[in-house]
Amino acid sequence: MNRIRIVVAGTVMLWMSTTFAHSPPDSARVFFVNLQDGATVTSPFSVIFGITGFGVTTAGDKAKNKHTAGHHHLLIDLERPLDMEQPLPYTKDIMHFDQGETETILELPAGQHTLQLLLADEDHESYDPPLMSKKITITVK
Ligand SMILES: [Cu+2]
Repeated sequence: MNRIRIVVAGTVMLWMSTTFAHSPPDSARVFFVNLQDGATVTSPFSVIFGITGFGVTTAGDKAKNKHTAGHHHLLIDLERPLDMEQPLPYTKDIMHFDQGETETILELPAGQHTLQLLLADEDHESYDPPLMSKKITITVK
């Protein structure tokens, strides 16, 4: 009987660790606070990152809040699919906000651009499922 209890407890713990360890709650959202889809802006312009239901911390934070907080990434005109199994690379179209920043000033050439927010963990790995905003299209005058 005790053996069955241990097996059941172990199975539940394994399930919990794989299900919840790196998964923000379903209710968590990231979004642009000050930009709507279709907005027209003048460069340089500010972008404010919103989040509810999950926290923001610095990259590399291995403390106890690593499963309750991540850091923002801003995807700029990113068309290629991301490999969500790998840490997000540092490229000009994937900006990491390693200090836990929740806003930035962007300078982009005139024309249409897409922006999307993606939260990732202390190792720059996306959550499963990814915690990302809607991709918005803006026009820079
Ligand atoms: Cu990162």
